[in-house]
Amino acid sequence: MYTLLHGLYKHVTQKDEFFVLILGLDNAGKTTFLESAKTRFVKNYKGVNLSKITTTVGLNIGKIDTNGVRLNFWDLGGQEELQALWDKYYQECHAVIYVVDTGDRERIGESKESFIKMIKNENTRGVPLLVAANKQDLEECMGVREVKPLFESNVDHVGTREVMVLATSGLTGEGVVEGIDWVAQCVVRNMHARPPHDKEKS
Ligand code: G3D
Repeated sequence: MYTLLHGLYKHVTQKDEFFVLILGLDNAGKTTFLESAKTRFVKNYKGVNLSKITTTVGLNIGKIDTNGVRLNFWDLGGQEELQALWDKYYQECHAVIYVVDTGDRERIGESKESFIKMIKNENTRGVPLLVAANKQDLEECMGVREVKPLFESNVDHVGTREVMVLATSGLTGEGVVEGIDWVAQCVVRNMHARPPHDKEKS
């Protein structure tokens, strides 16, 4: 009886596990975005000072429970030599958050190029995609209206996946909760194509 009840308890409390890649050029604000999300979703999380975060070299990870699922984040480094490693993670992931620095007009073309390369990759096909038009707190930033056409002009490769371009600021928290909740809902809707990994205890 104990085993049965224990099994039932585990089934109810365990969450489906999904993996979300956070991609974008170096300095786009990936780590800050993830840290900002963790401070908003993870109880008792003692966040770091967001304005003290420096660019990702290697991998930052995070875990967030929301909408009844567990999202595991991989924030990958965006430097050119590290971008070569992104595709090793494509097959395993359930969603991508692509972070764009809207304050950096000089690198917007470069960001678009690496975005196209990512969506063209066979292993990202059908994977829900959140484009975070980040650093919206900057006065001179490009707005969503300006960024959207740049990242939506490749409809052939975007295909039928769910895509949203969202105004965000990791620093102020704008769009962070909305973006994460949207991703959580998308991975559930896309579960038939990319089933969750084995459940782990919450
Ligand atoms: P990365 O992980 O994509 O490389 P980081 O980027 O999160 O390390 O951020 C790179 C720089 O951008 C950091 O500044 C960080 O404070 C800043 N940044 C990140 N998100 C935002 C944002 O939403 N608004 C503004 N204004 N700045 C942001 P430094 O000066 O430390 O390099």
